[in-house]
Amino acid sequence: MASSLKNLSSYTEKNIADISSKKFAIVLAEWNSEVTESLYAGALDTLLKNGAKKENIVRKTVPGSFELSLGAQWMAQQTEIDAVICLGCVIQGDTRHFDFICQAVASGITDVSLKYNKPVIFGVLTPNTQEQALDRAGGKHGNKGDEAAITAIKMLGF
Ligand code: DLZ
Repeated sequence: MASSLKNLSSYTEKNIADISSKKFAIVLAEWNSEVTESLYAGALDTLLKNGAKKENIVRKTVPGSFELSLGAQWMAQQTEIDAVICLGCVIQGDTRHFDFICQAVASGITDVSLKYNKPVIFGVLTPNTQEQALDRAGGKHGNKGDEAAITAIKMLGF
């Protein structure tokens, strides 16, 4: 199927853990907030639909995607948190800033996950345009926030 027609966030029910007692932190960037708030809405809705309790989900914001790694670390180091979901949107600009932010946040989130031995999910969009971002934040390609939440749940059922 051509990706222009595909919902990129579809998932099956396999490996869906019982998350009724699991605690989640969702850390989202304020940059491109129209996009990141939609990602957040998708992630929250997906966690709740799959059995998470509202009181077990903490929301935290950071200024930009570059700060997601530290925000994730502050959450992951709390022993009661089972999984952290990071949500951001870095839109390609005319300079190399994009590359530095994407590289830093991808490796920063990986490091936090390995250091604290818990799922820290990379829900960061890296589109060329805002339109492409909105297509993946509740638009025609689904919602990467849903996908990030499902990834966290699947990792908890590993
Ligand atoms: C500076 C910057 C730029 C140019 N673009 C984005 C972006 O598209 N998405 C995003 O989440 N953040 C952006 N930022 C902010 C950086 O992530 C970071 O907050 C600043 O460089 C300060 O560390």
